Amino acid sequence: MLMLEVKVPDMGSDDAVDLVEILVKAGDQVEAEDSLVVLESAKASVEVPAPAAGTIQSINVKTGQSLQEGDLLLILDTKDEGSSEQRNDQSNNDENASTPVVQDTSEASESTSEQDSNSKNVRHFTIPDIGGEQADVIELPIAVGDRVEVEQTLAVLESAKATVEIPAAVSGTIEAFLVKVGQSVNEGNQFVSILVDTNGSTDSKSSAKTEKPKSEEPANESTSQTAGRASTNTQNAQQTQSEAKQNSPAVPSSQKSTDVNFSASVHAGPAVRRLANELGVALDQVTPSGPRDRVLKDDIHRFVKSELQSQSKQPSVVSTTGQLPSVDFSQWGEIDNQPLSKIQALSAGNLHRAWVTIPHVTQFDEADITELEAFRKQISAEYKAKNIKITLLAFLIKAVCVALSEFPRFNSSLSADGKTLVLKKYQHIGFAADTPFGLVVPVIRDADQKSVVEIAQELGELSSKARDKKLSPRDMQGGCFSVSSLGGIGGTAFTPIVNWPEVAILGVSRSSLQPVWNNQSFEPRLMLPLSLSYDHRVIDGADAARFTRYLAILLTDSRRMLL
Ligand code: CAO
Repeated sequence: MLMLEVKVPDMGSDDAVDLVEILVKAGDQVEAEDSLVVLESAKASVEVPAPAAGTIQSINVKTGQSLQEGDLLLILDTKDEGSSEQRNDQSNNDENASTPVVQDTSEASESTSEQDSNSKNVRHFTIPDIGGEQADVIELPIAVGDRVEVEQTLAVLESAKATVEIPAAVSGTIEAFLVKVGQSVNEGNQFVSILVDTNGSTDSKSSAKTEKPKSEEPANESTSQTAGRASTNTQNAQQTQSEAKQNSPAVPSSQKSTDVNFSASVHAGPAVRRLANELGVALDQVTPSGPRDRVLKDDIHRFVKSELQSQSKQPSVVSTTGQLPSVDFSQWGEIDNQPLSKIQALSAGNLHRAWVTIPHVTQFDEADITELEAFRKQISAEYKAKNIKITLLAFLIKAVCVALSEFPRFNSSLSADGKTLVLKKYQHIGFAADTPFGLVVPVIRDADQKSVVEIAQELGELSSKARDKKLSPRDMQGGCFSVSSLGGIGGTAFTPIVNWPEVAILGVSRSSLQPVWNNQSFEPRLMLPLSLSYDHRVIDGADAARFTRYLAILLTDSRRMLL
């Protein structure tokens, strides 16, 4: 057993730092590198990680406390043998026992000397030491062309452990940003060019010196090294600079990342931002409770809880997830619980998804199939000998193919983002088949390339396979349009549900003899009810009416299918 003291690390300044959040409690098990507390100085927030795996023995500080480098934060009881290497490291470094990542809050280092600056006195600045880690640019709060004062934040960077604001070392006007929001940067990368004020501009370095006596030495060393490198490679530096200008257009501050938590106007540490991102919480919606209006993890949890509560208070008559309250029906009489078959359960999910996501409209029409039915009966007798049943459905599918060629939009799918229509050059037609195990939709591939007889034959084969539970997944995939026929059963009309990702489905009800006026007299005609449901995002009502009418005309005079 070895007790490790975890202390406040060097925060790059002699100034006191605030303990804004304690992420663990006594007795917690932690892994090496787990964040323990969040410290915040005027310019940086730092998560102090565990130097080794172990158990939190005691916490020696309180949230809100003001601390100095070396102050004891907590004691970690490390039992894990695997961490012995780290323990040795720690004991060799007793001054900074368990010293975590240190974030230097240096101002932007200047990468070119004054002599390199052009006549407009433009200076280029690089990313300062940010604890040797790569960081992401999460905010560029000033726009190109805007004035900037010394110490004003030029960029906000976020590494795995810290959020760091890079302040301006000079006052002037932003000439260009050489990085974009979201870009990863390292120490020494040029990131901004500033047109320095000629009259009465505050010199960055003197200002910085008075601000940060302790970190001045290393910061200046690093700056002068950077400047030295830049001046020996003046030409290269200038060339890189101009290339960078061309390749990396300046990013105005108004250009925000799509990440919900890139807002630097919100004060929050990396762990809090990570948590907010995981939960999809926009930080600027959260009421902060930490010092200096800092958002804490508890604030996020409170926000999520209150959002959930307010949602649950809203009427939930229709649940988009299909979750409705369970009801105990046995309280009113005897019941029998029958689990849904796999097919039924699968269909239920698919039908529900289509029902709630697709704006459905159903167009009704009637087709006069008097002649078609007479013809079908005539040839049915011929094909009966060949054991092929020429069904009305086969003619319907053939007619649908001809109509799809005339109205290609009905043979399409909407892309997931709803911005693109995928038009298909093939015609695979599905048909709803009622089986003892539930509804399935086998697909006749390239139905447009097949004759009515071939379609009829395939319909018979697929229907038998469906009833015998022998359909393969491929037999039911890739459909472009579906036909659901209830004609063999009865009914006058119904509203079928679009078989997503298709955009339309034809429902067919039972044909019946009806008196139809032929301008001179009523004539008995065999009328077939058609019900076309369609996705109104893709298909307009007028086109649906045209499609259905066209279909009816094809069925009334089937010779037209040959044209
Ligand atoms: N009008 C009048 N009679 C019809 C008809 C119609 N529209 N469609 C079929 N019939 C008659 C046929 O003439 C046949 O009669 P005979 O046996 O006297 O010849 C009888 O009904 C059975 O028809 P069929 O054998 O030709 O079968 P089908 O091609 O109509 O249907 C199939 C095959 C697989 C589609 C069907 O068995 C089925 O499962 N239908 C149900 C589909 C379903 O459940 N849809 C709802 C899904 S939810 O949208």
